Amino acid sequence: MEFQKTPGWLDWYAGPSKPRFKLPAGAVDAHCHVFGPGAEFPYAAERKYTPCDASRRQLFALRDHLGFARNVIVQATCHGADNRAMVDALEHSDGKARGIATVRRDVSDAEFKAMHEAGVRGVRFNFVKRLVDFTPKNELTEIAGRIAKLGWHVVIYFEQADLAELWDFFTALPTIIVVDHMGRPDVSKSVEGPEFELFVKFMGQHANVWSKVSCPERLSVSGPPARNGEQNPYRDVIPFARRIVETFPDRVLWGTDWPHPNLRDHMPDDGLLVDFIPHIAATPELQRKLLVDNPMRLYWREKS
Ligand code: 0GY
Repeated sequence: MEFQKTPGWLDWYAGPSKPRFKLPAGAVDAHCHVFGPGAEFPYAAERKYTPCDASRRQLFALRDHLGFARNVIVQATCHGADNRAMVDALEHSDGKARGIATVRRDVSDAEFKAMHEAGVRGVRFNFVKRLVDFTPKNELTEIAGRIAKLGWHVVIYFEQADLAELWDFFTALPTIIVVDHMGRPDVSKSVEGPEFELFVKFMGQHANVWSKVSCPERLSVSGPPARNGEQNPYRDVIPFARRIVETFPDRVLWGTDWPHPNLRDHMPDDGLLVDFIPHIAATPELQRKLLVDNPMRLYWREKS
């Protein structure tokens, strides 16, 4: 099947630099996606965008180029609840990838079992309205109850403005909860302002809540430096991510977000994204927790 990319879609950057920051041994890229290829794994009818293809082979080549040991592949909304591309990537990863699926309430126990065997360890509940249609909360609660028995967790993606309204639903979930991209803070506001304080309180009051301190390229208003620039990349995101890393060092994860869906202004150099890490996790100990210990505990429990 032939797919036309959404107009204005930016392809992922094919010539990433070698990071200057040397990742610790065993580092995990804990948020990335595969797209298709559409000819093999067609995009879902209900998708809100049509991406360029981004295959497992290309993802694994990036992993090796940047110096990561493992990936956590998150089901992207362009594939709806058809997890075949993600599961295929897990099955060809030589045990070096885990997955987060999207499921509907009619998913069978046998499907859960097969996904678990392939390496899936969680489901994603997405509340970003430009990406997905609304799913009733009672359906999500039902799914959460079922995956809790598998020892899986829930990944949640929402806009900062919606946290207050979703708070009670989130805090009633019976599993570990991993928040994508720090709940998408508005980094033009103060890191100590009421909006981000609410997110810090959310993590502070609930020991089962983790956060990905990912996506500076998505959150930044100041943007990246010139490709060879010395200035800190995405400097306006640093205080936000750093606060979360330093306050909750045992509940943070980091990921590239390759192939970077829905970016309109610029496509990041993934090498520069890796160079962002020491700005938000300043010591070797914080870096090891963020990149190795925490993701291994959550996704490769048997090895940690
Ligand atoms: C991200 C962010 C986005 C998209 C998706 O599954 C997706 O389509 O996650 C976004 O557009 O903000 O985490 O990759």
